[in-house]
Amino acid sequence: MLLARDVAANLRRNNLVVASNRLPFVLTRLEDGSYTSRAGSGGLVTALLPVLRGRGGAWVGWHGATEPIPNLDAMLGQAAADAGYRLRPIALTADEQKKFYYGFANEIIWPLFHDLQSLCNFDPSYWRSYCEVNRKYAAAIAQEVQDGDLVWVHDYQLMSVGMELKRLGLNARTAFFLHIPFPPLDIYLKLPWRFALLHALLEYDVIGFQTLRDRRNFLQCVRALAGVRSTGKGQIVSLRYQERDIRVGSFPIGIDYNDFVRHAASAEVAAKATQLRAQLPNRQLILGVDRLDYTKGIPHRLEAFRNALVRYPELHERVTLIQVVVPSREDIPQYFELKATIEKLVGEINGQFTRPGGWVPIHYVFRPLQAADLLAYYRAAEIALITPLKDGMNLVAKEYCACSIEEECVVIMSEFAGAAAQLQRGALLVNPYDIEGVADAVWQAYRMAPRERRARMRRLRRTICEQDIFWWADSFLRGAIAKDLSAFPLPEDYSPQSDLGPVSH
Ligand code: ADQ
Repeated sequence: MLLARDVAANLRRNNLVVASNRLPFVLTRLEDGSYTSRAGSGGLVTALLPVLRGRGGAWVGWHGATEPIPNLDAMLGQAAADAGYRLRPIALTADEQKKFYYGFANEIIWPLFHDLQSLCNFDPSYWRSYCEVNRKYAAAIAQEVQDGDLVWVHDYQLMSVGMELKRLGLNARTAFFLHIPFPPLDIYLKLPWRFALLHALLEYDVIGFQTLRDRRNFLQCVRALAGVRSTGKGQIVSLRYQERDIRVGSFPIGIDYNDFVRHAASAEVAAKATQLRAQLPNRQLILGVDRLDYTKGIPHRLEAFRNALVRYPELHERVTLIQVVVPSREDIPQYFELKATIEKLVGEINGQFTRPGGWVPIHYVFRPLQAADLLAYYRAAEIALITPLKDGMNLVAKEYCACSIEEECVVIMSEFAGAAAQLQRGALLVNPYDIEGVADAVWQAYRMAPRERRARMRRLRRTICEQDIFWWADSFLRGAIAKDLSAFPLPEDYSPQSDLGPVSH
């Protein structure tokens, strides 16, 4: 297997230029009006660092502010020198942020691609702004690219960038990876700009999805709207479109497994986990960790937990649900309403079951956490309850398994998360809409014998370790540049059923 540095060597003569909505830097405004920057964390940055570092690569993205930043050039110059690759910031106006980012990306594509079309706000001004801002990104990328380079664009905010690069006459190979799901044909068809967006996507040379399910949905849309069928049978198939060959593949994203294991085993995290256990003794801890988002299925999960407490009274005082919610997109009304719904439900359920002076069934945390605190929750909890209504992948599930060093833990996992395809042989799969089914899974997890827990968790951890974030970046980049696609067979356990995702009974 090639490692990121080997792929870097393969690409040696050609640059890699990465584009994502945000630069991998977080800018913070100080009291005197100036800004400081620090490197962003997260899987994408970690995975691409070895490929970009020291070989003249570049990253293009929004710097995160809507007002002019006085010391931007100096700050990014220093940050780029430290990082080992160039940084090209994009400036967005407040209007662009409203219409492109909150509007088209997060009020149209985000709900639609998660099968929640009734939550979409199809405002035509959002589409115009999306096209303009994608053009802006393309112009900035063009400044960084030379003939023969590879441009790797990330996620649903930048789906038209490939087309804009072609319009600029750029002679570079362009690749795109979608981090969120791609919806089935009948849902995609609701998009008023369905032809324009699909044709824009087809201007990329390589298009990557998280799962076979997403790839299948995309290929069905291409067949219905562009009349093109794919050829090939492996992990990467081909489309012949307007006299060009386009590669379409599935590449499930992973985490930096070894880094999570190391950090979870540190004295700091171990001490915090022990303290947490001491504060909540003689019970199993059930953990939910999500960004505040209606796709994560938090109200359904709380109802399922309530149902479990009603139908399985033995769970009283024997379990505590810790639900961590990270604030996100609160400027969008639906997110604000979701927060109120969650808090009402937590209040109701605690009101229904709390034993005065004793057991409180749900501990609710609404704030971002320091890494050590998040990992302490992962390490301390016996059961992870991860039930998104739909999710591109879901990295929380993988992070939880990596941090479950003792391995006596259980993952309850929505079959509609991309991660279910890889984790189905170790996790308890559930339909998140099936309140009683999820409640039964909680009961099953609670009673699962240590031996079975260990066997399942070992299987999960092996998969997550083997298919980590470096494996993901390597397989995508190799797939983008390889001459021979037969080197990319489908996974060994593939069956046509896998295209649809695993289904629980
Ligand atoms: P997200 O929707 O953000 O990502 P997810 O994959 O679960 O969802 O990642 C969430 C990240 O936030 C995790 O890395 C987690 O560690 C972090 N996090 C969670 N709680 C936190 C807290 N309290 N404080 C700080 N950090 C916290 C999108 C898609 C997913 C896809 C990813 C990657 O929606 O489906 O898995 O991109 O491709």
